[in-house]
Amino acid sequence: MGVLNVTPDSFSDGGLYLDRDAAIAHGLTMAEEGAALIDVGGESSRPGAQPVEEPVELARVVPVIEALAPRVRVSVDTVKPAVAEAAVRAGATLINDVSAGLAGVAAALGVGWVAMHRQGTPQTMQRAPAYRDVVAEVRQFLDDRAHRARRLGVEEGWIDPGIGFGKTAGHNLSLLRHLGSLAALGFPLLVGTSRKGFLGRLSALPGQPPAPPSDRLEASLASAVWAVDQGASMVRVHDVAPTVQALRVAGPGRVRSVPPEEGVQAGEDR
Ligand code: PMM
Repeated sequence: MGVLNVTPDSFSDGGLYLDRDAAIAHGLTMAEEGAALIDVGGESSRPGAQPVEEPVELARVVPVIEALAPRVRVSVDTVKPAVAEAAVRAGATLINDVSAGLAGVAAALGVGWVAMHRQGTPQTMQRAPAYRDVVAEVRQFLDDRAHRARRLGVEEGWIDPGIGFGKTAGHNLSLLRHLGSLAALGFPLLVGTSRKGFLGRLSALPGQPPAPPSDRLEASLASAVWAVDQGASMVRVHDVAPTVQALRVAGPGRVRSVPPEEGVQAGEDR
């Protein structure tokens, strides 16, 4: 899943794709690079982000979805029912719902739905995230939401632990260590770690400041490979081409034996 934020204020690509043509071009590039799905969002969910008025969000996402949907599968990253509806009319077939509250909307529209876990809202979520047992609580929440969605008639229901949404670095790592227990719930698992802050802190050498979002590619790749190895069916990423390469080498079942006719010839790279 390639990230396409049509926003001025997203944490790593804010402002880059607010222009409609730039957004469409970037979506098509990610599709060519191997993204199966382009996730179009018009409201940032970064910690402290301010909510966006519905007409503004609609004006950002609908034209971009209309342009991309004939060429590549599109999801809409929104928590607003009216935006989800307009996006589906424009061609989106998956609602990426960080509030996990739109199952009824997805069922009524006959499209897929992602239930993401979060604690609090973007305005409050990083103030003091606290859990008794983060893995058990997130697991229970996702299990409940996904089963409820199935009862409502959602045929394609995804679950996502919501890395960085009301979670400390320790919470994020606990969830990543236990992705297998989320995958075991029996719903396809989506994981989004790309360029997130805990990777900047984890990958910094002792005494060094955390890496900024633009320097988190290698850490993002390591976490994407890990997530897929532990059972994720999809990863939500900004850097599609490098992620596709990494997963072609290291994804489960994807380490290929080189066909004989492509074997290493004398003088070639090993
Ligand atoms: N992360 C962001 C936004 N939307 N949706 C899902 N399902 N999972 C995520 O982890 C997730 C998300 C973070 O913001 P970004 O668009 O700036 O990466």
